Amino acid sequence: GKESKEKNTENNTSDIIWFPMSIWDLDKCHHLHTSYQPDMDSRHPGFSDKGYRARREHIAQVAFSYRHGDLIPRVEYTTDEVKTWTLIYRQLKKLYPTAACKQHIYVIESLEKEGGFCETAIPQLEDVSRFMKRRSGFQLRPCAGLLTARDFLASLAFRVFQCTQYIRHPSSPLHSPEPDVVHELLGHVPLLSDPNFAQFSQDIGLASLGVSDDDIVKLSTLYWFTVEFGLCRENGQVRAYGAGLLSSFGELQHALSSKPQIKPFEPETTVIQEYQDEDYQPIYFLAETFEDAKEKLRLFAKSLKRPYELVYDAQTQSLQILDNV
Ligand code: NLE
Ligand code: FE2
Repeated sequence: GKESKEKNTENNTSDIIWFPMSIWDLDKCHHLHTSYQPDMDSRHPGFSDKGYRARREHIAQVAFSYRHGDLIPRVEYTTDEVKTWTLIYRQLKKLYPTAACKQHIYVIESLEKEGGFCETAIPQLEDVSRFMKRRSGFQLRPCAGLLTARDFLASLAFRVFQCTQYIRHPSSPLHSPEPDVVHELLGHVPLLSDPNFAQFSQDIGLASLGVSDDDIVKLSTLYWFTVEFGLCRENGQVRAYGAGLLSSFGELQHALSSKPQIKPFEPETTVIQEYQDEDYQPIYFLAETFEDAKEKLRLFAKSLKRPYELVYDAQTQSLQILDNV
């Protein structure tokens, strides 16, 4: 971050915005959001459950002591945790054939063949991460909960997905307000294993590095309505590609019913749409194709102000700064 520091000062920005220059710097990008922590937020379904909170603490430690390059430690899930997984897996699998986009369906099949996915065990992040590396070059690193948007988006720039390892509270299996291992594995992993979608995700990450707080809000809104809750058209039908939909039996049905409002995906209007993260969304955005969404995003990212250009070098998994001035 040294070079970027100097450049930011020259450019008169009052605050110097640090960002990771290499995949190894992601060890510094683990700042947690306070909302939906089971011990801090009374809206959390596990708030008054001591056992659940202790379990979360325990699994959070894995994430806190993780360093880039380590193998992701395996978690031994309890019988009750596996029960929750099985219940959700079964239900969702019934919906996917008519609700999920074709890329998702295709990758879930491979994950069942060669990635250890099945209804009777919660897959281990290390195994899943290996699968993804082969497919799209994305990899997982464990995180302890909902991260700040800046840290979370920055990791995508290096094709790293920060991934929770705990499972949701058993009292609300069909919808969780925060990410959990079900959301990550059934929602995000399949699409991040698709090369086209992986590029789309990395582009959002690259666009976020070093930009203002206002632009971070815009990009996380964009992320929200695409990667998390996006719908796309497929042979004249509407299908889900957003991870928040593909991991929630309740919301997936809601999104494809006639209840919500559906708007066309256009970055300029999507980024200023307000949203909440407690309950089902009242509005979704429909993309024509990933290709189309990717192009639109690329143009939008160009419009965000930065006094330099960043180039990602896949060989070293690091960035180069080009002067633009
Ligand atoms: N609502 C999603 C689910 O139940 O899996 C999680 C959303 C995380 C942003
Ligand atoms: Fe997510």
